[in-house]
Amino acid sequence: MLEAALVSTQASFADPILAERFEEKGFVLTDRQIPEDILQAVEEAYYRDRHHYLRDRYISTMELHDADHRLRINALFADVAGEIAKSLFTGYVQYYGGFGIKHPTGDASILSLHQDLTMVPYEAARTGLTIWIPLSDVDYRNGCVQVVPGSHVLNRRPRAPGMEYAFSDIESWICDELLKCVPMRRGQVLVMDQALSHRSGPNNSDRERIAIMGMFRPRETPLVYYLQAQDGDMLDVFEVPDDFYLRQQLGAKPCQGSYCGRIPRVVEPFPAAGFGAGAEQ
Ligand SMILES: O=C(O)CCC(=O)C(=O)O
Repeated sequence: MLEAALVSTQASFADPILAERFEEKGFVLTDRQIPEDILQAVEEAYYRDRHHYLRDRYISTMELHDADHRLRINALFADVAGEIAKSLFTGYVQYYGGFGIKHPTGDASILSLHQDLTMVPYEAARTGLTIWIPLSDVDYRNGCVQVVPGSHVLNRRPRAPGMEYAFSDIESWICDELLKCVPMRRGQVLVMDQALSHRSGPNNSDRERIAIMGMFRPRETPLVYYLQAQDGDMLDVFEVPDDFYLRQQLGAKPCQGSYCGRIPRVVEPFPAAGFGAGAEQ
């Protein structure tokens, strides 16, 4: 049960065209649109609690200590995007909702290339999903998401807080050769496989770039939390409840959950050849 190496990128999209695109690329930019009155309510919620987000040039709700705020923004995301998520893919449960704030600080605001932490284990039959919704039109000038199409099939191995990006030795090559910007309209809905290599670019505009995002697990698969063990290249594995990522400080001992055992920390190398050909959006 603890061995993870399978590549299962299924996500049960209702629309077969979205399903096919998602399977191939590891992300899909949908035509779903959050209505303007709801976007305004989300902005108001952000500005009411903006003081939480002034610490770093890029900061997300998951990094904050205020549990009430985290729970509130999770509920807000469910109100904003729950119905759209249900209409896009079936049998998924939201376990996190939060803001991603990028202050107008140029290159200092870049969120560097990464795969999301592993919260849905890879031995599951269906993959973990992230939905990302910007509150302004976004492109290369103000911090849009940038993806490596097709990279969701690479390194589907457990990632714990503090582990460096699997392909950091060739990160600048990946950025030069494979990274694609995903320009989006305010309120448009992007869905990503949590194993997809992605980052978000610099915000060179004169205002903060606000996004709201949510994370989903297949309903049949409980969440996990991996923690780097102190003695060597091992990870401790915990099964955790659905509100875990609304309360936990990443990298700390788990505040809830049950211990499942210890596994070796494994990172698969970038393929020597054949990746990237035809990786156009
Ligand atoms: O909000 C952003 O700029 C990107 C968010 C992201 O990539 C993440 O949370 O993994």
